[in-house]
Amino acid sequence: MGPATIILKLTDASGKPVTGALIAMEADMSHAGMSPVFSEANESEPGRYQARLEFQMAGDWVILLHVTLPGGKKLDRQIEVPGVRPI
Ligand SMILES: [Cu+2]
Repeated sequence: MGPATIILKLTDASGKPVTGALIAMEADMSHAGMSPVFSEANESEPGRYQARLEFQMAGDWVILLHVTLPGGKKLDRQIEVPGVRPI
């Protein structure tokens, strides 16, 4: 529980870093009555994106990534973060 730093590496099919993408994040829990947590990632070095986000409750989280590539193509990915522990 608490603040976390999420680091993402974005590469193309050949393993080359993808620079200049926009990555928006939405973190959710699966139960009702919980507001999503939003964040945006900044590119800290080519193809490496970093975001701060706060897990406000212990339990199972899912992070949705909304990625906009430099050419405008969009893709979504999902990262499971199970078992966030209480402080
Ligand atoms: Cu919750």
